[in-house]
Amino acid sequence: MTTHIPYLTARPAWKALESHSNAIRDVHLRTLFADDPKRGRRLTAEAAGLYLDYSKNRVTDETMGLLLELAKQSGLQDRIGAMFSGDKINITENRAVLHVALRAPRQTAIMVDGENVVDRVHAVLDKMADFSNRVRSGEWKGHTGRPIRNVVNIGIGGSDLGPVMAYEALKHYSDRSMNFRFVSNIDGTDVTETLRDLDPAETLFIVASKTFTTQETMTNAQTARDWLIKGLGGDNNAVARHFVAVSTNAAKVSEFGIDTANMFEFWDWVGGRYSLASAIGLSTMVAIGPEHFRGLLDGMRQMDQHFRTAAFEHNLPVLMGLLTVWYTNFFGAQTVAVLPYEQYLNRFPAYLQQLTMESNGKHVTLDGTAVDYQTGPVYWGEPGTNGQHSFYQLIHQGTRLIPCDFIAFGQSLNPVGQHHDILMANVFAQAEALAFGKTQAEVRAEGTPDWLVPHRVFGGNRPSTTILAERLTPEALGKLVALYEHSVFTQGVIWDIDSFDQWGVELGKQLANRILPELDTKNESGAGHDSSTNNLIRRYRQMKQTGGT
Ligand code: G6Q
Repeated sequence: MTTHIPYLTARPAWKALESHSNAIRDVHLRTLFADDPKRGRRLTAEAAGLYLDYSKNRVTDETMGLLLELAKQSGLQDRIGAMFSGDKINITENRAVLHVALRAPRQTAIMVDGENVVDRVHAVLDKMADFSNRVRSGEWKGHTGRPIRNVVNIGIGGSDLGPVMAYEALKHYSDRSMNFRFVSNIDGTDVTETLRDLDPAETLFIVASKTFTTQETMTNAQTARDWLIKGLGGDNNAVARHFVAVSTNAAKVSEFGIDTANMFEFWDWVGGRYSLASAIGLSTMVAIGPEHFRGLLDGMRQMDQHFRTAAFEHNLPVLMGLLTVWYTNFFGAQTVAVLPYEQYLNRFPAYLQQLTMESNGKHVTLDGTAVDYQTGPVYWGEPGTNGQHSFYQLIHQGTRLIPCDFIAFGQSLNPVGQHHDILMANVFAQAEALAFGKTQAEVRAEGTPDWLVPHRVFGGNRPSTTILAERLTPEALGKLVALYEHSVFTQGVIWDIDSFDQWGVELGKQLANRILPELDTKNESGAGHDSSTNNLIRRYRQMKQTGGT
């Protein structure tokens, strides 16, 4: 049963938001706070141990009411239900979208094509746990009988960014007697620098690739394999003890020479950028151990449950998704800055870039109509306080509106001296400065000469959301990841786009495959491109020859 949902700009709530946005555009956050002394406690929501303060956004109760109405008129509740029940909502690839099944409890049933996928999920999780324990305890031996001390994940995109981000985020919980490294880029420097000081006898490679055909990953895996065999005296049998695979493609895994007994399976209903909770998380599990990995899944599950069941007005991912729609479509905002005040989250913005931009960087609706409204904004960011000494200037005094997400924790995992209080003072101060700014009168009152006053004025009225959690545990990370996943989903439903395909990455891959043989100087130089591309290829061929390659 599908109810007809009008085109976005024809939905009554959209039209109401248009006129409302004109009315609110010039209202300052100073006024909103002055008019409602309880605003800072009222416009907040809390779930699963995450506290969301959205009071410093340019919204009133009316705005929130209309945005929530827009969510309803966009059929969000039905679409959430469709995702959780395994409907094939990734329509351009005819696939279910079931990352939520990866963290479903053992006893649950989620059916895809007549099969309960939760059973399979737990079978793989158990196999991963067994393997991780064997590697961590030293029971799993390398070819020469030595235990594994280095784990290298080879993957790219969704098969890399989640694992790197989670490893960095959860380093505090990891086995410090082992090294964890990640190779992704096709640039030979990546694999070379990663392997240069490692001993092959103690190194395990996890080749993480859903398709097991990705050019970068397969090339890097081949190079790693050559390095290993060479380092272990030329014995091909060494591969079995030093390579495992994470993939959906058993045939390609065994073609590469990896025993499928050492393959950890996942499924086509897990999108790359949503795959951290699947076997793609194997490197994370080896690093932090199965118990902590289950903590990560548990955190995700709590947020899944909240997203699925909480009323929209208290629903964290829904609120965050709607705020992004608000600024993107009614304030012309082009970006969202994600600013974690937690050093361990240093790769979180990079991870979110893929999650958000590959999901919602779309130009047509589900039925193929070109949109005439903006979709996914650019996400970017750096951990605090570093950004304060660089790009924050533009956020405070530049000409663009940049909504910010601040993420911070009540307790530090490394409580040294006054560091954590100073860190937290800064995150609170930034949100306050952005919202309230500093008026001309305030600048003058400080004795600033007239000519300097305009330079020192902060207009304020710059929106931000603050997310607070108690402590960066595996569970808390899981909640944060699922919070953003579902915020992205909410945005995609409003914009009526397929958040789960990524056709935009295909054209470049095809053209690279066409150009590759043309770079080989033994072949005729291709001349079938535009004059710029032809010329660049010609120059490169000349450079190669002068370099003697
Ligand atoms: C993510 C994308 C993409 C994918 C990589 C790696 O959603 O699908 O980033 O993860 O292209 O693909 P493989 O895992 O198949 O190597």
